[in-house]
Amino acid sequence: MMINHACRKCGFLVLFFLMLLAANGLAQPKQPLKLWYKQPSGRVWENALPIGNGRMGAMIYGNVEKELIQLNEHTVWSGGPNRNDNPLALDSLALVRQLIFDGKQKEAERLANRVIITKKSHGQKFEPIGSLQLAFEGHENFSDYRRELDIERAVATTTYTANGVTYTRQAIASFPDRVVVMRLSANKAGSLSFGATFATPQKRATIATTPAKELTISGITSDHESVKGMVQYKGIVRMKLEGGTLTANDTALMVRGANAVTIYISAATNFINYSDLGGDADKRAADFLNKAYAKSFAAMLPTHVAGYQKYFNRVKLDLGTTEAASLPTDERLKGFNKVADPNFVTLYYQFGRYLLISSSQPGGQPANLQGIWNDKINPPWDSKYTININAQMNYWPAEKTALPELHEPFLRMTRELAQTGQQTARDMYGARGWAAHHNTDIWRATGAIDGATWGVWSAAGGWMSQHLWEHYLYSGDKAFLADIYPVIKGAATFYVDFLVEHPKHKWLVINPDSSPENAPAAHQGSSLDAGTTMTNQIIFELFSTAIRAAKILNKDAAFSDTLEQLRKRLPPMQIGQHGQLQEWLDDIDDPKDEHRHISHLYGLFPANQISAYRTPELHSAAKTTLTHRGDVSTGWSMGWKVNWWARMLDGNHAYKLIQNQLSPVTPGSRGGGTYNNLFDAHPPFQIDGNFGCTSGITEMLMQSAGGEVHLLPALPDVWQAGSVRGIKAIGGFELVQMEWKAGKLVKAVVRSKLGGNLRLRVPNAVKLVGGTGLRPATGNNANIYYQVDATPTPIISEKAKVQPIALQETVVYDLPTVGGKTYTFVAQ
Ligand code: FUC
Repeated sequence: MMINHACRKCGFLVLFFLMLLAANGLAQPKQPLKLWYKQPSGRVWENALPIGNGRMGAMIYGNVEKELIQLNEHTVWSGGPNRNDNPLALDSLALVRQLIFDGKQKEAERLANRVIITKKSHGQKFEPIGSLQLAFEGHENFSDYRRELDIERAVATTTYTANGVTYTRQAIASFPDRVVVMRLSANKAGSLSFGATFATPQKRATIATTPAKELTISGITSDHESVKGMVQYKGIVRMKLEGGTLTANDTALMVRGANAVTIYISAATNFINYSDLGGDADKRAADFLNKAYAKSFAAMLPTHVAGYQKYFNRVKLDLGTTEAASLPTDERLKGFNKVADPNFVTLYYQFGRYLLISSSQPGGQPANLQGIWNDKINPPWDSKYTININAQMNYWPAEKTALPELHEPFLRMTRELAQTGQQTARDMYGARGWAAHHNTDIWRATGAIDGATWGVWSAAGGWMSQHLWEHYLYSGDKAFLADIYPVIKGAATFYVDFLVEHPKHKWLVINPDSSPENAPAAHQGSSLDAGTTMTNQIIFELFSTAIRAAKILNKDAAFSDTLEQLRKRLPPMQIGQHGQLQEWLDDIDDPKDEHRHISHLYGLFPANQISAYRTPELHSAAKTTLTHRGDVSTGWSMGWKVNWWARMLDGNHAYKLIQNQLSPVTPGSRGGGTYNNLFDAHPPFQIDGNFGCTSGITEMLMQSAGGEVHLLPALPDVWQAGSVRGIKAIGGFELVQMEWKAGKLVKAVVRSKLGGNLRLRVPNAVKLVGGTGLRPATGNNANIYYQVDATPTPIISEKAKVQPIALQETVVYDLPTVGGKTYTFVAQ
């Protein structure tokens, strides 16, 4: 009796313990980070799985009978070197400005459409090369099908059984070898027979085979909007057979009876840089191919995986795992808003990092609106760079998720725009420095495009320059700062010349200006205005950055003084009648406006001018604005909102946005969300939302832009326990490890690369293991990377009711650190 009773009790205890573990998400075995499916992609591109090495991108459909490997190369763009400034702008500038100051925004818009918006190219297109098609006869009936993308190794695998034979296809876009390779094998000798050819939407492509039995595609990209296509591209496919025979006709290769086949695909163009097309596409493609072909797939695989994991393995995230994690990815996506699946957030988070590693590599082109994956000859928005939010968003995860090298293509594009944008500043606005409008492309065009609603916005230079500064803040690399300082200075110089005095307020404002893509009804539905909040924030931030950079480099004292004087005359932020942060100088925001752009919250994120601790009134106004705009929106808008709610220190609301973003959508349907392959849906596919959400999840776990390192600033109730390793804070701090339980910090290990004061804000009291020196924080943070300029006092409408937001208790410490040392904190 006694024994039975004891056993029952112990059974209950075990059950209780298991439930506890399950609640903490720790009961399930660790799930590999894989996207996987029980069915082929069919014809749906948004089902296919992306691989890439920053030079080549490929979408693997995993179709059994007709496999498709859709191919991109990062420099295959329509057109050639060109400019699109409108020289009429300068003569009409005074008139446009006068109309705006007179409140005749619509008239100004009509004029701007004639004199500011380009008469030339509205930007060129990122074009696909085409698809390699593999046709397998007799494979219409198959079983045991599975396709997957292993994002821990960057390998896409398809397996199935047909006619009693199990077939395996593995594909990689090799990082060191710069080629796409697929290895096909079967568990029975002599079973591989298929034909291979290219299909392409390119109009001037030649598909051919060579005497060496290679399949090639070559041509010249499209003419577009009066710009002649000048990019010559070449793609080469060469196969290595184990057994069997290879034959070729004019446009196809045929494999018969092979045991295994390795398909090597290389691609290259004549593109050297935005003004030089002097490369040799044929030679480059052949060189990459020949080097790779000398190696077996087995030899290439480990170096590929190592090249990938060098980046990927730097960050680990564990939010717990439940049973849902064992389902196929499309089923997990469907169920995400219904069942607890915290591991799905980890998968999506790491997929964002996977996509950045795969689409952005040093020396390559930056990730565009679709990263490096596009199958359309006329892609949405040309698959180019929208630089009033989207391209910047692509790079939000770069520094904080420990991928700083991958920021390089975007930083280089900024430097290049600082070259091409000088003529734009001079010819269009009579200003020094450099200017870029809301879009650019591989030719680094900086004119105003699309129409005044979108194109009349010249704050891209300021925003993009901040990325250069951010790279410095994270790395402390002073030589880099000295190198890029002229770019920051040039952007600031443009605004020095372009600011004008507002006749009523006497503030210095940009005119013409707009708050990206929004158009207030109170201004005749026109976007044009002077001194919009976002632009004021960007210039405030840029001037502050330029002043600080000049001081660090010990130069340009007079220029800094000018910037300081001008900065004082910028409009402060304003809290309007509804308690909202005003988007425009006039208090005209419509609380029912749900526009996807909430540009005036730039000051909250990515900038740090609005903060819970430093500017509580503005923080409250930002919340009102966020609430007015609502949650559900386009993909990237929801991605931005995750970051904003993290900065609101509201983890549950940030999580709600993750749920909104992880809503399943199918191609052609309306509403933002996520496709089966976890690509973000604007819709259509736009990669920014993937990157924005990855940044936002990091911001929920650690923030460092506000003058301190804040751990667990926005933890949602559903992530009560978890751990993260390897994310980065500015000033060279690495969060080597952090564990939390029941919403409280259990342990944090911080490595200091550069030394300096570590100001640490945590949700509960901690102690330093094996050391002294941890003290309650006092005064300003002395760390040079954590200096934050005071936000000018806002103007608050008499009608506004500004409710201070109740904040959770936190504890703030200072700890002097030494470069190279690691510090461990545990809960008290
Ligand atoms: C801007 C956004 C759109 C879209 C496009 C690429 O124009 O307003 O939503 O993201 O860029």
